[in-house]
Amino acid sequence: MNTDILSKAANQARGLAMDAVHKCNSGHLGLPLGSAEIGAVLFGEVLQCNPVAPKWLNRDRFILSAGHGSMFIYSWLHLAGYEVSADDLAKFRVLHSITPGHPEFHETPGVESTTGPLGQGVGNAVGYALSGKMAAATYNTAEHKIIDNHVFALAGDGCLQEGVALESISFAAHNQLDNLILIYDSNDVTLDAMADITQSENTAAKFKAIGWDVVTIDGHNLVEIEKAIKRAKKTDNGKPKLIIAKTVIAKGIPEVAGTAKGHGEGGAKFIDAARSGLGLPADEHFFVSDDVKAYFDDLKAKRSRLHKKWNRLFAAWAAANPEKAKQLDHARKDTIPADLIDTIPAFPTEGKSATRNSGGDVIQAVAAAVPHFITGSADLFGSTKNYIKNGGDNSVKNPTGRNIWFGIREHAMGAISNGIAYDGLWRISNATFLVFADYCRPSIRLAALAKLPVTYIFTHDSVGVGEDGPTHQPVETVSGLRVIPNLDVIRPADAEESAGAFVAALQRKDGPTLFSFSRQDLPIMGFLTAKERREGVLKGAYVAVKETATLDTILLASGSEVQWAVEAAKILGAGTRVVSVPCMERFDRQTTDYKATILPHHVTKRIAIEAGVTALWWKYVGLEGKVIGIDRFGMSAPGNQVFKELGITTEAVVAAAQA
Ligand SMILES: Cc1ncc(C[n+]2csc(CCOP(=O)(O)OP(=O)(O)O)c2C)c(N)n1
Repeated sequence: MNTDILSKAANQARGLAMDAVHKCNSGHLGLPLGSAEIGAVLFGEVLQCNPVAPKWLNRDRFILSAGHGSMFIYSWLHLAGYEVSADDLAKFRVLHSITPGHPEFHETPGVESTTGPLGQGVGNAVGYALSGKMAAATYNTAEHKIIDNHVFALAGDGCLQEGVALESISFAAHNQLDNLILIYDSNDVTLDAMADITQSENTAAKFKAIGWDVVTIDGHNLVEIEKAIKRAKKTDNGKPKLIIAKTVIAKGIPEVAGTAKGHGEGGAKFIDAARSGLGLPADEHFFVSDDVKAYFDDLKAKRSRLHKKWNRLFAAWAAANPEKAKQLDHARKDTIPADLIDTIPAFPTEGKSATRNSGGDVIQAVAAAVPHFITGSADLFGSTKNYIKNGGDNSVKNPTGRNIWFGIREHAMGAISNGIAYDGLWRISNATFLVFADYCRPSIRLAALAKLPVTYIFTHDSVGVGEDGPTHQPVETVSGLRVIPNLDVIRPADAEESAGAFVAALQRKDGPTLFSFSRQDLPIMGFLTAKERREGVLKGAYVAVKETATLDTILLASGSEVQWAVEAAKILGAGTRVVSVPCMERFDRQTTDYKATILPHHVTKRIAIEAGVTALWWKYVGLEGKVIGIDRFGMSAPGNQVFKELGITTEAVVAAAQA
């Protein structure tokens, strides 16, 4: 390792961060300055990557979990030769730049995940590591090992204080993800204060007890950093690796270094002196010296050669294993059969079925049709019914298992699923009770923001849960999720709508889809064809019962309440239409014409019913309409009694229409 040039590069990376933060008058200097030597060893020596092919299958993944230190990754991507120019750095935090305030997936080549909400990146890294283990077990052969990369994450005190990180590190140890290397930027500072005001645990002992390998090093010593990383890379002992790097926050700006003032942009006012202290020219900003440039140019060429060598290995593997090669190609392209909607077997045309049970049938057909589709549950497979029957349990002994046991770690389940989705080799779904969606909500929000096609199979979706009572009865949850931009929430009314829900989710490539499945039985709507109901879901809303006289009343409902609207229509007479609304977001994306055919403007007598808060339904019923819902918490009693007690009934719909 060329320590002379790398320590020079570290100081120039410091300069890049200072210049960018100073120019836009905001951002964080603490981490980019404090972790500069870590960046130098990663991007200047040990990372297996190719800046001109940032999606190379066998690259090491690097996730900046401490996303506030975004200038760290932008500087190092720039220095390493990714498509992040000095001009891009100068546009840090500027509208439409590729260097947003916190790293965003899709925005910047080399950024592997959207981070900023602390702790999420640790979960994402665990997801990447699990995805890598599964991929290695699925695709490597004794002769050709095409996947042997590592996953790195850089996290600070803040990330490691968050519960999602703790859940994730337990999962990582239990699943023996020894391809994961977490570097802890341990600088004893958080935002408000020195870290000892809020933490006093022995992190090394904690991680060791959980099952990690731990080493503590001087985070400014290039040789120590390199040694720790190289050892971590070659130790395949079933343990994820924690490197505790003791660093000085904002190193390079003496006025604030080592203090909470160094965390943000506080040091920016001292940068002229700081830059000169680091040997950077006063008159040239975003400066990179010729020798540092030459070093990274050489390294880039070397990395390209390594990638080319791997390409030959990959070609030999593909020639020897055409079936595996085809599967990998489909997985990477996320190929979903165009006829998926027809390959899901039709359900009986009468009887009853809880949509969680129907979902449990549909998932078998989906898993058969889409080999890279996988699922998982937070210790609730028995209730959420999403177990892939011939998929096997994912475990250390069976890393190709398609059913992941997340444990009672909903938040980590969300963040790990995002990591798997970022990696793009598996189509991930996961499951818990709908009411616990709040435990995963920060990760769901990030999946939506990062356009990840994660599928959430959430069940027990209303007061219909019954005896477990208000703690387990979602009332605000469905609508609370509907307000997350780019998340599709589907609440099917019967078995065929559940089939449509899976098709909708699988077809979607640019965002997550969440199912709200019932615990209780719902009548099969055999008066409609399977095709009508499945395609109705894809449209978001459709006419379930068509009026037989002049239309005067529209009843809208979702999920378990569609049955009450259907019953009410029979009583209200020939001018009544029932619209099933399994997915508001899909419906809202339809053409104005389609929407007008479902909800003709001139019909203002509209009543919506849903066993949840009324808020969002007003947009469909208008101010002259009525919404029958539950704007309070539920109660512990058998589900049908709770529905009656809270007025979610056919009679309530009829009364509202006749009032
Ligand atoms: C979930 C979450 N809570 C709060 C914040 C606001 N925040 C950003 S950085 C930070 C302090 C983090 O401390 P540390 O990880 O030690 O970072 P360092 O001070 O070393 O840069 C806080 C509270 C956030 N980004 N995410």
